[in-house]
Amino acid sequence: MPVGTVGSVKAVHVSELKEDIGAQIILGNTYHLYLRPGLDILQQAGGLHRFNSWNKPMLTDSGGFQVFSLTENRKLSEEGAEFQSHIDGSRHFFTPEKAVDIQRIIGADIMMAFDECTPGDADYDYAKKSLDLTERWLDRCLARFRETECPYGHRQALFPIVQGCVYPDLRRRAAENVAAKGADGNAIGGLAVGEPTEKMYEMVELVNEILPKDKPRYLMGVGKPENILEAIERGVDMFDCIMPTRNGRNGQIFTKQGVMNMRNERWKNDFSPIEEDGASFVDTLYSKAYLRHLINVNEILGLQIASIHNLAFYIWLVQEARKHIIAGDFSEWKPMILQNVTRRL
Ligand code: PRF
Repeated sequence: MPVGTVGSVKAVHVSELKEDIGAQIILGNTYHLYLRPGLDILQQAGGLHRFNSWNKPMLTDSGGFQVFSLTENRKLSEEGAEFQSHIDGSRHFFTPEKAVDIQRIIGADIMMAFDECTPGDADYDYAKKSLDLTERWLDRCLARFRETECPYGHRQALFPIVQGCVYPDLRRRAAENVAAKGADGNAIGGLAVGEPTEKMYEMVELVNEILPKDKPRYLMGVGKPENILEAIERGVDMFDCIMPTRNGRNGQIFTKQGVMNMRNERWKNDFSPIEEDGASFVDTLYSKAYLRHLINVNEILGLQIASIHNLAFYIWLVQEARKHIIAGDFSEWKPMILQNVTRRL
């Protein structure tokens, strides 16, 4: 899922997302959309789909993660999370019920449960208490979910989130609890938050042995191409990550041959296409030297090209993965493609 934090995938039109990139679903953030444009405007617009003209599936993250990672002044209690806006310092209070209410108003097709994303280096005691809280919050989210409906008349799903840090028994318990809810899909949170990468893979593998295989399994906020392929091999179906767009805006370009840093001198007079057999129209329309120049002088077009290119690459990568799963040769394909896409050019 391309990330569209405030209701737009930065620098990319919805027509490009759909037709050039082939995105099927995008992600928005409850925290950001609640602060700006605010619920009043979203309601008047008839929901985010009508506001931003994205007429395909949309998922919203619940706000918990952003509250914890973006705002300095935040206070956690049984009831919910109090925080100060990163924009004007105003005080707000999110509860599991409010997170559902807000996501109803945004109108996303998939809403996320309100959780505490346990830091990757939390000790066992903290991780356990944090998971206890996330589980109580999940039940409150589900209760609110059941007693409300989408104000715009379409169906909305609610995905629970497995936490439990890097502790196998906590992860197992969390996955069993989540699986028992029978939701339309399930997420794995609290990973890629500072724990060793091997631990992340271990936890994904363990959790996915428990989560139902016939429902989408979503690994939140991951990741690099190699992380995505390793997680797919362990059963993950959905991802979101800011890397293709944010890193792209900083000049990092992912290709089938490897990763390029466009700020590097090396591309200054390389007039070959961005990517000879790339996945989007920008790849052969523009040269490396031109993209380097645009990014160097901070031109808006540079951000657009980089974002379209990287998103198209990520979507291509997961489409290929799907093809090879269906063909039954994923495990032979993976090491080959990994060697290529992780190369530094
Ligand atoms: N919880 C929520 N959103 C998230 C995460 C989480 O744990 C992560 C962790 N990688 C990213 N986004 N609600």
